[in-house]
Amino acid sequence: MESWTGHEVPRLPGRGEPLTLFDSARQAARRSEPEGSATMYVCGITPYDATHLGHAATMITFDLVQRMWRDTGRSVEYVQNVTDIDDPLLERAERDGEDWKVLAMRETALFREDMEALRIIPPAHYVGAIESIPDIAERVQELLKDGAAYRLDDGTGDVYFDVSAAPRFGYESNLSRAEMLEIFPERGGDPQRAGKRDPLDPLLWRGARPDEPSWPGGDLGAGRPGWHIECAVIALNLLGPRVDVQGGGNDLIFPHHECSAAHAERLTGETPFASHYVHAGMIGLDGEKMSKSRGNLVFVSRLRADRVDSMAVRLALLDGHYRSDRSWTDELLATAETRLRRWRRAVAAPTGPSGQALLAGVRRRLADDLDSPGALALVDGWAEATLGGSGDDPSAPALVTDTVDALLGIRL
Ligand code: 5CA
Ligand code: ZN
Repeated sequence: MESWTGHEVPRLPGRGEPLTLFDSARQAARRSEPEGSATMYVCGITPYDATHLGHAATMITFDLVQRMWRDTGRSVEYVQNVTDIDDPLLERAERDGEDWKVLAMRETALFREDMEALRIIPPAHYVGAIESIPDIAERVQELLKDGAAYRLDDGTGDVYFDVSAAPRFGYESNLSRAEMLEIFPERGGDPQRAGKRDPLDPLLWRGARPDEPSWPGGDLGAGRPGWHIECAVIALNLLGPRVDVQGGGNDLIFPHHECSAAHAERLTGETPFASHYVHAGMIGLDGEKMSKSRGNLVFVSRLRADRVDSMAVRLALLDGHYRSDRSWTDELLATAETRLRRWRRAVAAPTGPSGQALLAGVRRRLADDLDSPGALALVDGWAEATLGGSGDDPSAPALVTDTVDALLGIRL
C-alpha cells in the first residue's frame, strides 16, 4: 500500500542522546539502544472513520521516537499497518449503506493527508491487512501444524489460537486472568464463543460467511484474518523476529499486543517479540473519552478545513506527556496557536541566547521518555529571552528553527 510523502528533516550538529522509553511489559523506563538500525512496528488505523486527534497523538508519539533514533545517527525501519478488513469496517459500511472498500480507501487517503499535514515521517512500509492475507494464511497453517491453533468443529472454518501454547501469556499487559476476561469482550474478543478451549483464545482465521468478503486461504479454506495475527505477521515478515518498539495507543495493551506477541513468539521461538512495548495515552474531549460510539470526535481534517494551522495541532498534542490520558480542549489549541506565533516571532530575531544550549536541553528532555512538555518549556524560555532582547548568538535563530523542526516535527 502506498505510504505518504515525507518532508526533509534537518540534520543537527553533534549527536543525540540515547532514548529512554517506558516499557509496558516491564512497567519501567529503560534505554532503547538498538544495534545498527532500529525497528518499529506501530498499529495503524482501521479506516472506517476519519483521523481524530487521538490517532494523531499516537502517530506523533512514535514520530518522536523515530526522530530521536535518527538524531543518534541510526537508520530506522518503520512499519505501520492499515486494518483494511475487520468487523468495525463492515459494520460501519453496512450502517451507512456504503461499499466497505470505498469507505476504507477514502478514509485511508484522508489519513495520509492528515499525516503529511502533521509532518509525520512516513513508514518505510505501509501495509494493508488484505494485501497480507496470503502471508497470514500461511502462518496460521504453521500454528495449526504446530498444535498452537485449532479449528472449531462447528463447520464455520474458524481457527483459534490456543493461549496455553503461550506460556508467558500475560507478561506484556501484566493483567490478572480476571482482568483479562473483563477487558477481552470490550476489545473485539469473544469469550462466550462455544467450542473454544479457553475463553481467552483469540481468533486467527474467520471462515467465509455468505454475506461477508472472504479470500482464499489454501488449506485453511476461504475466510479472512483475525486482528492480532495480522499485526504479528506483518511485523515478522518485514522486520524479523524481534522489533525494538511495538507501538500503539494504550487501548491496545490487551488483548491486541498481548496476543500479537504470543503469536509471533510461538512462530519464531524468540521472546520477547518487542524490546519495548510503548503505549500512548488516550485523548478525550473535554474530559470524556473520544470515541466513535460517543460521537465526540475531533477530526484532524475538520481542523484543517477550518484553516487551523496543523503545526498548532501538533504543538497542542505535544503539550501533554504522551503516556497520560488527556483531553483536547479549545484552550489547548488556543495556547498552542499563541505559542507557535511567539516561537515564529522569536526565530525571526537576528540573535538570541545560545542555540547549542537549547539543542542540548531539548535532546535531554526528549531522551527522558519523550518529555515533550519539558522540551516545549525550554523553547518557551528561549523565545521569551529572545523576544526580551537577550542573547547575542547570531546562529541561534536558525539552529532553534532546525531543532524544533528535526526533533519536535514543528516547522516554524
Ligand atoms: N487498526 C487497529 C490497530 S492494528 C486500531 O486500533 N485502529 S484504530 O483506528 O482504532 O486506532 C489507530 C491507532 O490510534 C491505534 O494505535 C490506537 O491505539 C490509537 N488510538 C485510537 N483511539 C485513540 C485515542 N482516543 N487516543 C489516542 N490514541 C488512540
Ligand atoms: Zn495492530
